[in-house]
Amino acid sequence: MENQLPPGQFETENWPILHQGDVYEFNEDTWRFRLFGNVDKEAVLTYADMLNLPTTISAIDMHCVTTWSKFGTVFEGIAMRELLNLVDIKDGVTHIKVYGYYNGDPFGYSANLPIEPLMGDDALFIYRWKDEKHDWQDITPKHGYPLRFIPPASFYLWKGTKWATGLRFMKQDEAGFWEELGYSMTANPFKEERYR
Ligand SMILES: Nc1nc2c(c(=O)[nH]1)N[C@H]1C(S)=C(S)[C@@H](COP(=O)(O)O)O[C@H]1N2
Ligand SMILES: [Mo]
Repeated sequence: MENQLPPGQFETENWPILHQGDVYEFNEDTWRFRLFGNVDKEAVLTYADMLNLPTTISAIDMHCVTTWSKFGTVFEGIAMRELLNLVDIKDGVTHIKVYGYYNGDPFGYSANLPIEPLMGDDALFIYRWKDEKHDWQDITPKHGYPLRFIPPASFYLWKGTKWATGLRFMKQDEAGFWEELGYSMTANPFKEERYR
């Protein structure tokens, strides 16, 4: 799937910035990540807990619904599957919502996704990336520092919640921030699923 340009997209070398609302300012004392919903017992992680999890480095293509695509950016972060290991997920869970900050509300932004395609190295909660000069950099606050989800290339990038704060496990699909406003639930760029 890597280095394929979906229909209606163009390739860009730089990494544009797009979001709604204020940029979250990281405060490690108050920052928490919550795993909740259909689980036997909720889990709450501090940033130190998060950084103690096994890390993954991988190159991921990003496809934004505003038509830019950026190929093969190398990221470092925590794979979705590592977080799923921390809770006992109830039978019948099919979807998750990835929550993040919106104007100071830690659960104000969200994006819904099916769980099944998120088990690989291309579904990452990132904090670092390799820039154009191949130097490792922390991601900037505008790209979602201290923790930002990057979805597999088979989903448009709005599914990539910045300033991520939690994961909710769901027994049915449920629209998130952009999906409520008319964007696609499934959001596959290769099928040009932009709106619903
Ligand atoms: N918390 C939060 N995450 C968000 C958004 C947002 O408004 N709030 N916008 C999404 C959209 S629409 C896009 S296209 C990508 C853009 O990511 P980038 O600015 O790092 O390229 O972030 C996504 N993640
Ligand atoms: Mo977007």
